Amino acid sequence: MRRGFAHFSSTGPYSLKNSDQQLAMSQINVTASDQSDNSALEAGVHANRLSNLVNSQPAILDRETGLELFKDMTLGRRFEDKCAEMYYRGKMFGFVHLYNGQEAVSSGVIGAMKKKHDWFCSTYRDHVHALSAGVPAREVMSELFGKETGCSKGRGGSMHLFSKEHHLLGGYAFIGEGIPVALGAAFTSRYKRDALKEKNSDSVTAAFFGDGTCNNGQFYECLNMAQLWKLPIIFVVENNKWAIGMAHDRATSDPEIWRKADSFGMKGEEINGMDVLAVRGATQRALERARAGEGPTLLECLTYRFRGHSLADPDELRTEEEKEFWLQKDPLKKLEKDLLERGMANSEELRSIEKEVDKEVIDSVDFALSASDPDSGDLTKYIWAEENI
Ligand SMILES: Cc1ncc(C[n+]2csc(CCOP(=O)(O)OP(=O)(O)O)c2C)c(N)n1
Ligand SMILES: [Mg+2]
Repeated sequence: MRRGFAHFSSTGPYSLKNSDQQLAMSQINVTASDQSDNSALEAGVHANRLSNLVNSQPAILDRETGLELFKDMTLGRRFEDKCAEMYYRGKMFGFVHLYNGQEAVSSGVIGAMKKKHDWFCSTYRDHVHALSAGVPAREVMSELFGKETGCSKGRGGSMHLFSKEHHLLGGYAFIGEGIPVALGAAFTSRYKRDALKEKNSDSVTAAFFGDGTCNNGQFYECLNMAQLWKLPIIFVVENNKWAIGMAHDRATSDPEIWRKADSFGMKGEEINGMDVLAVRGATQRALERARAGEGPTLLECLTYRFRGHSLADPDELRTEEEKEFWLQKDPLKKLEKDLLERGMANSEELRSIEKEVDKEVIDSVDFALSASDPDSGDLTKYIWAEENI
């Protein structure tokens, strides 16, 4: 899968050098062909993994799918930009974690799945997953404003988006919380098919989570159980290198998360998470295996968040070289280039999609601003199951 230099994984707690420094020292072993991307060397370990990655079988692109993906990713990007604006204007409260830069993962995975049939579990970085799953922008924005029209009736806010209709089983503030929930959804699907003999029960669940979360126990427990029972689940790691201010390679024994699948006898893939077609291709393969009863897949998507951890993060830890490297890999620009080069769309069409998306985003804000707050008399509503919800 990879070419290049020695892989460093051991940065003990007493090491004076971090892995990026070790990487720079290791360049003495780099062959001429590895030096093609100097910006990756300067940008560190994570960037190097991406530039050394040989993509395996991206999805086949047709015009309709290409335009759908472009629209979904544009919606994700512009919706989040608007969130930042609204947050700084004091319209949203609490922590808000944006997804800019990671759009190819949401659109690539969810776009390959069957809407309202397959299931999803997200994290606190959940707005774009909800949009890709089809939750209307109005409902997502309303939730962020704490309004009754929000997808969680204004009770959840940014980190707790939920939609039964769109099979979104929640955003979760605690890291790793969504993984066992996703496992349960996958188990339900298998149980219905095998025990209850519902032949059409072939839904697959995608669990999204970050690199930092892979150091938590739920990750290992759920991988074990999923493989043991051959559950139809896709573990989607969005490896953006950082867990708040902790660099991934300093926090884990082997930064190559996809390899951890191997210890469970599970299929694992390392993917360019800045390329929606690469993500889509890998998801299609994982879906095929899951629906055929062959069990789970671990997808490690190498990606990057363009903003700080949350909108309250001054983002002072990451180097300019690193940020610049990843900005150059902007997944929206990559897809646009692919569409134009293959003659599947022209620039005017793409600009008109952007305008359409902008209208949708502005409409979502207007809608959310004019919506009602939850009634204080209803504070305990939706805590217990009620009829006709
Ligand atoms: C169980 C638990 N422990 C600690 C935290 C504090 N915390 C919030 S975000 C975060 C980092 C998670 O990083 P990662 O999984 O890489 O996700 P990313 O923010 O990069 O999307 C941590 C440790 C938490 N939310 N939940
Ligand atoms: Mg992370």
